[in-house]
Amino acid sequence: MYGEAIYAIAQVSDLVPRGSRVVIFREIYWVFLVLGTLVGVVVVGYMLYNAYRYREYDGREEAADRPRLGELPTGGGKGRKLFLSFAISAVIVVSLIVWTYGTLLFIEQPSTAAASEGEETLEIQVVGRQFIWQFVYPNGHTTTGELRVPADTRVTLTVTSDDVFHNFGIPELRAKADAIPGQTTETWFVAERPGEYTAHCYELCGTGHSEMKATVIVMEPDDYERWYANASGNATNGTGGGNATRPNGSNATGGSNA
Ligand SMILES: [Cu+2]
Repeated sequence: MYGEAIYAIAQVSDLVPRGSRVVIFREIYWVFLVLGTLVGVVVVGYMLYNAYRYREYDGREEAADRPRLGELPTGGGKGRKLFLSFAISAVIVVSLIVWTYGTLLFIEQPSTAAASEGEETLEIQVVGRQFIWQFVYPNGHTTTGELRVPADTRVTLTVTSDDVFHNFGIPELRAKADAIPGQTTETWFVAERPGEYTAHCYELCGTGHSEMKATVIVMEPDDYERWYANASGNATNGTGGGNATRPNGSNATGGSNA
């Protein structure tokens, strides 16, 4: 498809930034900031230069090439300057669109991106429910209000909801996904180093919305492996589906956080 073609070109050309979402979004931010500033400086600078050059002062002689109101500027002859500025703007805008699109496709296609990097991913299901977040690990282990992940590993989240619309987001890791009943939304992130973050709900979902948080604990991979190996204890009531009404005990993890 059209999008895939751009994605393929962007990949081959090696222009699309790789890495965690933090790295990618930072790169987009800087490219736009630097280019925007550059264009702004050129445009405003040229405007000020002309304002000064054609300023009103005593004893000024009328310059022959002074632009007049309602007249197309012809500096450089036959509107060449005008065409040049159109061409440069078009090249900048089209390049930005293609580059950003290629970059965002990498962000939006977690599985493609992972496969292209030949990476292993950790898949975790996230279930939103008024007003808690529940996490289901591949071995069925379930936690509430606490997500543990290894550092420097691609984590794929499959997000859904048991009741109303929610939205799961971890701002520091630039990950965010809708949690919609009956649907799943995929997102991914890579936490570069161990630390603690807070996940919030980003869709007004009721009176407890503002308190609908979860702690994201990024662990050293070895520590995580150890924790995970001991964490199959409460692989109780099935994986995911069907446990709609029962909030599953507020934190069934029961001190297994060695
Ligand atoms: Cu919510």
